[in-house]
Amino acid sequence: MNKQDLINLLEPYGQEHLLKYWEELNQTEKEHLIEDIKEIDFAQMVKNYNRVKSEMDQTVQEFDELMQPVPQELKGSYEKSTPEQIKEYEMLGLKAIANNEVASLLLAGGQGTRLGVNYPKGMYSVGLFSGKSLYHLQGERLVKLKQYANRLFPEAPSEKQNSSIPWYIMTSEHTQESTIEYFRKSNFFGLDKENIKFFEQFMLPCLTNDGKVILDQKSKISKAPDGNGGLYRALDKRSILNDMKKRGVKYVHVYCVDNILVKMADPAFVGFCIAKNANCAAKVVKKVEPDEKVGVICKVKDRFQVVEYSEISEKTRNLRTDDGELLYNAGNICNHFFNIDFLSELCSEHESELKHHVAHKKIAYVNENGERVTPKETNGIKLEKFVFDVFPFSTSKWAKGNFAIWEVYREEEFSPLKNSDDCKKETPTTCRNDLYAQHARWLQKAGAVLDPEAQVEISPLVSTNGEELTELMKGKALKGNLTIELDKSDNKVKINGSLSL
Ligand code: UD2
Repeated sequence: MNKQDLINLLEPYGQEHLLKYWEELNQTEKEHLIEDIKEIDFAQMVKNYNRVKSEMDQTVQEFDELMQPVPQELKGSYEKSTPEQIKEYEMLGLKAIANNEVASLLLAGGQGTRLGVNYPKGMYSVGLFSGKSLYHLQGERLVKLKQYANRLFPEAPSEKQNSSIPWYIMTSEHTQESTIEYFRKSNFFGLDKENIKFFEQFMLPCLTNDGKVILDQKSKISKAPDGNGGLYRALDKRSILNDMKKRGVKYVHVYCVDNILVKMADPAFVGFCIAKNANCAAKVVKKVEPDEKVGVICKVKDRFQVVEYSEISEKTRNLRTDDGELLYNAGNICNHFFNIDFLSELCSEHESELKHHVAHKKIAYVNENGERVTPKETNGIKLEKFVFDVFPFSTSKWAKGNFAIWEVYREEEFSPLKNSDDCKKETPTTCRNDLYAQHARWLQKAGAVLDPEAQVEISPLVSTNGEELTELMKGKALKGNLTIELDKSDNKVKINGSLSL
C-alpha cells in the first residue's frame, strides 16, 4: 500500500489525518501504521460511531414506565428453595460436570485500571495466608470440583472423568502474554493444559468525541479492548465455539476475574438453569439498598435486560413488594450461564446487532507539535460491548428455552476486587476478610469450634464449596491464624496453626 492507496481508503471516512506524520516515518514505522490501519473496518466503525453519537446526544433515558421485575417463574433463589431443591440442582450440575458438559469461561481482558496494577488482575494476590492469586484460587477450585463430581458420578465415561473441566480464558492484547506465562509458571494449577484455552478478544480504535481515530504515536493507532461483550465476536472468530462443540460442551458458565468468592462452574446455578430450560441466565445478589449503584436485571417491554442505576428514577428504585423487598432487587454480578445452542446462533447470526456503549476516557494522543500527550481531562471515547447485552435475545423466536435468574447470598458468592486499599469498598482487605469469614462459616457448619478471633483459609483442594469438611473438622477447636491445606506428597489434609483440643 502506498500513500495514495491509504488516502483513498481513509478519505471517504474522514480519517486522512492518520497520515499527518507520514513523511516523518521510517520504513518500519510506515509498515506498522499500515498494519494498524488495515486492521480497522472503517465502514463498520463509522456506522458504530453514528449509532452511539445519536445516543450520546440524548438525555439519559429512564425506563420507569416500561419496566417490570423478572417474573417469579423464571427466578430461583437459595432463600426460597428447599434444601432438597438445592440438592437436586447441585446434583444436576455435578452430573453435567462429571460428563464434561460444562465449561468455565473467564473474562480476563480488562485492564484493571481502578486497582492500579500494570499486570492482569487475575495475577493479583490479596494477601491471603497462602499468598494465592485470584487465578490460582480459580484453578484449584476447578481441580477439586471435578474430583468431587467424579466421586459422585463414577458411571461417567472414563475419558470424561480423566479430563479436567474445560476452562476458556478470554484475554486481550494487554493481558494475553502475561496471563499465559503465569499459568505456565504455575504449572496450570494442576489442571490438564489441553483443557485450558486462551483466546484474545479484539481491539477497537479510540476516537475523539467527533469520531476521528486517535493517534497514540505518529505511527501507532490508539486502541482499546472491545469490552467484555467482545466475547461473542471472539468466540466465533477465534473458533472457540467449534472447540466447545468438539468437546461435547453443552453449558457455559461465564464469570469475571475479580470476584474472590466465585463458585467455579457453579453446580447449583448450572443445575438450576438446566432444570429451568434456560438458554441464557444471570446470577444475581439482592441490592443492599435502593441507592446502591449496581445495574438491575428486569423486563423492559417483553425483553430482559440490565437497567443501570442512572436509568431508573428514585421513586422506582424505592418501590417495594408486599413482603418489604425492593421490587427491582436483582443486582447483576457478571456471572452468567448460556447453553451452547443459544451461544452458537447468537455469535454466528446476531453479534453485529449488539450495541456499543460509550466510555469517555483520557486518551493519550499526538498533539499539534508531534508530541505525545497524556491529557488530564477526558478527551475521547472508547466503544465497548457488554457481556449482558445478549439477554434481550433470549426471547427471540430463534432462541429455544428461556431466560432465568438465580439469586444467591452475597456473603457466600460475591466479593469483587475493584479498588486498592486506599478505598473502603471492594479492596484486597475486604476480599481477604470475606473469604476468611466464609471459610469460618463452613467450618462451623462442619462442627468445628472457632475462637471468635480465628482467621482460617481453606485450600480449594480441600473443599471448594464447603463440601467434605465434616469428617475432617467435626469437634476440632481452632484459634489464631490457620490454613487447611492438602499436602500433595501424601494427599493428606494438614492444619497449620493453632489447634486447641
Ligand atoms: C461488571 C459488570 C457490572 C457488575 C460488576 C460486578 C459488565 C459490563 N459490567 O462491571 O454490571 O456486574 O461487574 O463486579 O459486565 N473484561 C474483559 N474485556 C474488556 C473489559 C472487561 O474481559 O474489554 C472483563 C474484566 O477482565 C472483568 C469483567 O470483564 O473480568 C468485568 O469487567 P469490569 O471489571 O470492567 O466491569 P465492572 O466492574 O465495571
